[in-house]
Amino acid sequence: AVVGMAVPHESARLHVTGQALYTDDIAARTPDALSAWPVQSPHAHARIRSIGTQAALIIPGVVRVLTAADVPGINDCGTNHDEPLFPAEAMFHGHAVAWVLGEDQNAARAGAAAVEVDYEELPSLITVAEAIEAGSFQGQHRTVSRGDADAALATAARSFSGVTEFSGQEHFYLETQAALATVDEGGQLFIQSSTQHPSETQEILAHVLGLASHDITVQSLRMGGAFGGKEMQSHGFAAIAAIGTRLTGRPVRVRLNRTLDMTMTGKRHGFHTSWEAGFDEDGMLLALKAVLTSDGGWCLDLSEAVLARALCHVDNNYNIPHVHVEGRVAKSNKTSQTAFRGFGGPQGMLLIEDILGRCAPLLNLAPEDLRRKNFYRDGDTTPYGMAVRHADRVTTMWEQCLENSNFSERRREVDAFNAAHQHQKRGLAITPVKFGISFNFVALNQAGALVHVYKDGSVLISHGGTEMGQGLHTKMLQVAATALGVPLAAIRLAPTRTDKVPNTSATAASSGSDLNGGAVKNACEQILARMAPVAGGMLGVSGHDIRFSRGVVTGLGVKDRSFTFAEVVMESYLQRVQLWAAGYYRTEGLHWNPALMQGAPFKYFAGGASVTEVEVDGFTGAYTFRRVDIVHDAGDSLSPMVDVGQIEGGYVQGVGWLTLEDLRWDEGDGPQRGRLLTQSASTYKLPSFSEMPREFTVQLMEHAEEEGAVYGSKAVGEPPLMLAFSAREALRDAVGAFGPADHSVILESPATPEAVFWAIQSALGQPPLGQRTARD
Ligand code: MTE
Ligand code: LUZ
Ligand code: MOS
Repeated sequence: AVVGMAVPHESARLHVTGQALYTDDIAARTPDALSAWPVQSPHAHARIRSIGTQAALIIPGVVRVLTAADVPGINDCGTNHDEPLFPAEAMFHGHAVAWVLGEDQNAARAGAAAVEVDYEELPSLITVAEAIEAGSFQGQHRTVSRGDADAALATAARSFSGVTEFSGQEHFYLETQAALATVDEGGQLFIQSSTQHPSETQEILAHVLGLASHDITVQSLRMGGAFGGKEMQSHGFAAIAAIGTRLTGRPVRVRLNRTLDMTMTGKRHGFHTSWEAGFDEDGMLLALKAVLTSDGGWCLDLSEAVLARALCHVDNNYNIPHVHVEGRVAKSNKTSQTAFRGFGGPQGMLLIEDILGRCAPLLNLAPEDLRRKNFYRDGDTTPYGMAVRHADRVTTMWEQCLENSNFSERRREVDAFNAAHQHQKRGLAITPVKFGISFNFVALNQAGALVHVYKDGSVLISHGGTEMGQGLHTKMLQVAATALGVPLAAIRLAPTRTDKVPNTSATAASSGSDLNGGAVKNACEQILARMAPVAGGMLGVSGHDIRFSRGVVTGLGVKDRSFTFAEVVMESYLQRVQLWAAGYYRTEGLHWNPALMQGAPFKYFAGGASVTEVEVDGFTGAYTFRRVDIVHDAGDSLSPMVDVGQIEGGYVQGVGWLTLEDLRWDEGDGPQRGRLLTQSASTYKLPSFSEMPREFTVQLMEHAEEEGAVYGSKAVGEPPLMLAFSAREALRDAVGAFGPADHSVILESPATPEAVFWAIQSALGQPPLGQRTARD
């Protein structure tokens, strides 16, 4: 079958030759297009008394200044009615309070600099600690609870408590936010946007413009990366382009440069957590009690759903009998934090992995033994009440990963190296991943597709999912080829558009191929069901005995004759058989009570195991990743090369979050308070070639068919990011080796070389040297 074949990404050639078009490439080819530039607030929080546009309008090339007065419909670009497109109060440093349209970007930019805004500064909350202190929260507080955590903690043989804080992450998709709006003679708007969520862009633009959804078509051709950062955050930029086009009649393009993007758009949520964990004498987890506070930034965006997923992943792969975990979203004067690969799952799991990593030495257990003995077993239930099916899968992958990595022998080598070296230490760790697949908002688990078979036998497919580099389109081509029994070359894929498939969900929650694959397959099966009787007539057998495979149509028991797919298509046309179909899919078996946080929100769990070895330099805290071994469950992979790419990329992106990427805001009381200090690649360190593991092996789990998902496959987009916990735990292991045996190592997140240096100092039992940084 074509599914399961290791084919290259459908756009790989275009990507590497520079021919692939992104939204702003199309904009650059659009004659007469105006460019937009924002007027950004220089304050973290300020009321806007007035906006003076005169000085801007006299600048050559400036066409118009957009303010709240120009919004024809509702001045809001979110889904919670807390996200004014043109705010009356600037809510964070860099917030766009007006936009300037110019003949080109330079004119618009000069115009934006000339707009005179009169601000009345207001007090601001920058850190999550400040927000907690001020009682500044937004959205619903949620709790996942099972058993009696207080009682279990009171009687536990060993209990520990702590505070774990960790920071967010900049998406740093290579293509920044971009949109292009045009309008036709009938007033129909056509928006091309770099978005994961064309349908929601369409709906929000309808509100902002005071139009109906059918007045607006949104296309997402491809994205140069999104990672959750274009699930919601793209809408406002599309809205600016759309308003500009409605007012001027000219195409309008919005394209952020890197600094605009970093200062204006939301990031992964950082969290503050406080926790208590109880164990029995053998290290079996008895209870976990915790409060998770995410830093939501200035408005809700997806923060409630992200928090819910965090709360449903504090268990990772561990059975915890008594649980009481509360979650709340802080409101602060920062960008509105949003979806980012894992969608809160990584944050929830970081908490339990941090707890286990800290407690293992105190329980006199090797971390891998503490982790392993607490794994879920078949028949166990998660704290939110969902049965853990196939619990043995993670265990199998864990054991496979120990074997592939030669773990026990390398443990001895690492110990020998550490005994022989005073100032360099190595660390080795293995961690598991279990990640729930499905949107945790049940209604979103549906998708549509449109499949056309033309008279010549060629096939055009459209589906509701968007392509962000993850290979969804490649997989959909493979699914259609398999379902129709034709070669890959017979299928072409049309750009994702809201006028082809309506009411789509975001391509998110890793469910793009499950949902859209189900819909594409359904459409193809409808078409074949109509063609089969025609072929049956041609071959003299019943339609039930017709087989479509590799472009050839055969009849069961008919040896001497067959037809090509195209021949049967033409005959079907002549017999007036409909050769196109709309496909639909919805995930069955989900139920979820969001208020009680109980139910079965996921169709299944994806997961894996990873081993990382690091070497740390004691003088500087600098480290290298020596070797990584991964075993991951992608079910019966639809596209193994694509999936291995997702696993490698996810791991490295996770390592970035946990080690190098260090978002900093100005937390002082000076005039720059609230300004993002890390607003370009020169100050925000991303993983690059030098951080790549020297050795890197990825194995897909064998015999991994997932019943009920498309062709036995599993979602793969987000879960591998969380394989990076083994990198963090390996750093903890190496730091521990600098100090006395069996002491607990507290590691900041991100574990930057600086943070590792200070952790080593504390392992050495010395008072910290010199002046510590503001962050400490
Ligand atoms: N891979 C690439 N190359 N670029 C991306 O933007 N986004 C990730 C993941 N892998 C992303 C990626 C995120 S956050 C999700 S939810 C999934 O892809 C979405 O696509 P899927 O549902 O088709 O897996
Ligand atoms: N839930 C989820 C969501 O699990 N993942 C998502 O990406 C998402 N997006 C919107 C709403 N709920
Ligand atoms: Mo991915 S964070 O669900 O877009």
